[in-house]
Amino acid sequence: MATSRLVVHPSVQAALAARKAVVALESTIITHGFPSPANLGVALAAEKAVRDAGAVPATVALLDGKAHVGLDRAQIERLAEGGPAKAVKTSRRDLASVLAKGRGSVGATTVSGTMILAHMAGVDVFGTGGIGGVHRGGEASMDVSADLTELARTPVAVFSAGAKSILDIPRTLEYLETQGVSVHTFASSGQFPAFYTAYSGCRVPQVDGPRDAARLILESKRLGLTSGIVFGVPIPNEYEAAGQKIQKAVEQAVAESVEQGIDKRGKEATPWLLKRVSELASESLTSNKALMLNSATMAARTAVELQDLIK
Ligand code: PSU
Ligand code: MN
Repeated sequence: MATSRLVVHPSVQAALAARKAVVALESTIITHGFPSPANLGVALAAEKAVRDAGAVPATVALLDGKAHVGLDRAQIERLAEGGPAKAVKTSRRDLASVLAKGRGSVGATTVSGTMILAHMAGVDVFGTGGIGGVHRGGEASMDVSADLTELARTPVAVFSAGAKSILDIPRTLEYLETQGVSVHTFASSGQFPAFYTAYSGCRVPQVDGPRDAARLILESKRLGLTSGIVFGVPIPNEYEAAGQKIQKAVEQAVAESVEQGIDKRGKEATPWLLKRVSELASESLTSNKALMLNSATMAARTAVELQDLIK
């Protein structure tokens, strides 16, 4: 598989060969997470944030029957323009079926799909906006994101602004603990961030900065642990006021999803909730972009420190 279906972009290959820092970026955030045309700007800005911090970006997606780690601009534009109509939201279970469709097919990888392909290519660090989790009511619906089981089995460090409060954050952290996933936060409050706000009320161990995070990744590698690591990177403080308002929109969106039975529609649930929140609170787009770039930057800074430690 790794040779015939995996296409590692020349810029990523060169960086890996030279032991330079590489950061994976997902593509579901482009097709399903942000509306067009804002999504193209976010995707390009995330790559730039990674470059500005001294690392090489590798956006991951499935195109025409190949799994790409690292895309060029035209490929990112294709994802952004096609949006959810053209792209299949691709977690672990969907990888083979999307590849089997061959020419013309587009798969936008979630956190789980991105982790798998990043790891195959030899990329250890991944930055994104938010990870999936245990949905509210998940104890009955069993809607638990495949991101969480992937974190248990694939050794990639995932940087995000936490889990969105459309999810059940305490149960998400419990599940990660059961699965043996190490979870840390960059927040000085010691709380795991809750996406639009830095405060979830849930405490996890803290890291003091990218060097500290890199040491932790290295120890996990040295032990040969096959599980991933989660790093919460809180949204910058200037977005906290907007976060409080968006929180109200989140509550309303969750209530509507239950009324309309969206919560029982599997993989549609997360994109529906994200879209509804952005309709109810237009600020959410600006916050979402800011937290995404912030996580990508911290991932890149940590990837640079990690290469420095390995040298
Ligand atoms: N959270 C966001 N934006 C997103 C996602 C999560 O704020 O776009 C996407 C990510 O790709 C994540 C996926 O991996 O949703 C989780 O979906 P599900 O809950 O269906 O597992
Ligand atoms: Mn789900």
